[in-house]
Amino acid sequence: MKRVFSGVQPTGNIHLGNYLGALRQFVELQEDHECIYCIVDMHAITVPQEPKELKEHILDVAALYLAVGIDPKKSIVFVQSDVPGHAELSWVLTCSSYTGELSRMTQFKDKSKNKESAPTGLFTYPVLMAADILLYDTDVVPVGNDQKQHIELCRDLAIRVNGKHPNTFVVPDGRFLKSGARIMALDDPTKKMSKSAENIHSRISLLDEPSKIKKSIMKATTDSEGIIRFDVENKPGISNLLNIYSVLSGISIEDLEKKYEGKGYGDFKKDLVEITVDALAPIRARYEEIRNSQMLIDVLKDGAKRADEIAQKTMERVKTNFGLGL
Ligand code: AQP
Repeated sequence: MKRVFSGVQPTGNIHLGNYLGALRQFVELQEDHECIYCIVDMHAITVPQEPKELKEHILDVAALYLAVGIDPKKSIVFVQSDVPGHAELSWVLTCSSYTGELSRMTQFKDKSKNKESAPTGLFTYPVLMAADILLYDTDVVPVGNDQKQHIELCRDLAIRVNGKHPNTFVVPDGRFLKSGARIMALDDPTKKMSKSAENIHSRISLLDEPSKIKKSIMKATTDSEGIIRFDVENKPGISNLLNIYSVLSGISIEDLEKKYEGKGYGDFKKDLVEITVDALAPIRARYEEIRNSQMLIDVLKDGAKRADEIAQKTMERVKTNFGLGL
């Protein structure tokens, strides 16, 4: 069985972009892969976090993992900082990476824009992400399109290290979906939907109340043409909404264009509200059952133990190949 690894940052509640781009794949893959899903809290502290809030968000994301359908009997679910191998391997990989390649990462450029100086962790974030993946001899990494560049860097690092120290790492492949792989912000469809964006109406979180979902969708930026047509370049707003509608309903974009021929954005948005509310209601209900349960803590503790066993084996191999330790 091929091994799958992926993670989500506990930087806020999971939104539709995270769900449609990444988590949907997590659930699907666990049927015929050995899956390891992590809550990457060490990535979250690359920007300032309130400790109490971070703790809560870790449990929120863990509960949402289970609520969307990740089954702890099939998949390992754990918190990144509970397995020391992530930090250890990250340092080893930092020593094999170059400042030039890290400066080209668009996420770093975006997050450090207009700042005279940025946290070093933000700069080395992709190296930690490579460590997360390589620590588990991962074959497949299901992620959204925004992570393509980081996956490429991870592959480059694995190939580079293997060139010098043969058979150290498995070289992983990214897995990107055709539709839903990049959900854009509702208030600015040229930017990706993001947990940490200031405007709460830029995103739909999986735990949003129906009234909030309605408000965010009805306010979503479109254009003045008033025709429901998929054209990302000239009509990014309505194209993004069509994409969300299509993925949630299973109706193709062409069929949606036909269905809404002659109708206005208002009608289209009203239907999208209904579809989104219906899709998220069962997830919210399951989340409420799980969030404060002892079962959730037990799953994370057991997951960390199982993940650590795999991680320790990889670290032994890495240390031997690099000549580290006694
Ligand atoms: N807008 C998106 N469309 C499709 N997929 C997305 N992902 C994120 N945004 C979109 C995918 O979700 C997974 C988890 O992302 P993450 O939490 O690790 O980090 P991120 O990509 O930085 O997500 P956010 O929501 O934008 O968080 P903040 O605001 O904290 O930086 C990844 O697989 C990602 O591709």
